[in-house]
Amino acid sequence: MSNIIFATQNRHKISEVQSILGERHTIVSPEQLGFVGEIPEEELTLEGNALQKARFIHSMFNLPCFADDTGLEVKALNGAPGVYSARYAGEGKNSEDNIAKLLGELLDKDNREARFRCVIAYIDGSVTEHLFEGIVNGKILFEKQGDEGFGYDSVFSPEGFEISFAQMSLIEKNLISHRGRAVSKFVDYLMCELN
Ligand code: ITT
Repeated sequence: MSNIIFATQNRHKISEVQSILGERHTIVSPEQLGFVGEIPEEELTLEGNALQKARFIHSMFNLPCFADDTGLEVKALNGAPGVYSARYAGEGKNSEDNIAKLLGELLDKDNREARFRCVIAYIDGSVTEHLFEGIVNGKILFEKQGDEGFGYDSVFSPEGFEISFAQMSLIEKNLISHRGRAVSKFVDYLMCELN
């Protein structure tokens, strides 16, 4: 069993990823290491932001570290909110406000197709950088459904399902989600790295 730093300030992401990593790797958050403040994410792409978050925390603690940057890409909005998903309705990063803005923007649109894209950046013990991507296609619902999950989960229904991510358990979401897919590629890499 080994410890690995997850450069995030989102406790929901930590729960989801720890559930996939199981007992093999224990996630340590920057907060648990005494970090206070905000992890910067100022780049224009998910890849750039994931790398920026991982590099920032790695440079502070000098230990293997990964970060996740995720965007909701809506077809009728030309890929928005994308890399700006967290601050879609303003700097408050408020999910209720973000959802209200999204549903408002889609009021006059017929096409509700969307996808979540997650990029994980990992900096290993020899300071080499690795990227892993996971995507799930789906659609934006007309109103919120369910209380599980976080962020945009209550208005996103993955392809092949009539329910939202917020109506699934963490394990069900992980099996098909953007993050679940990116983490499973990351886990495959870690297994090869350790063998
Ligand atoms: P960290 O940067 O600290 O990891 P964050 O919440 O700011 O946490 P992101 O920038 O990656 O993370 O997230 C962008 C936005 O997308 C943010 O509003 C999240 O709530 C939302 N989001 C991310 N993953 C999601 C998921 O699996 N389901 C629903 N919404 C998600």
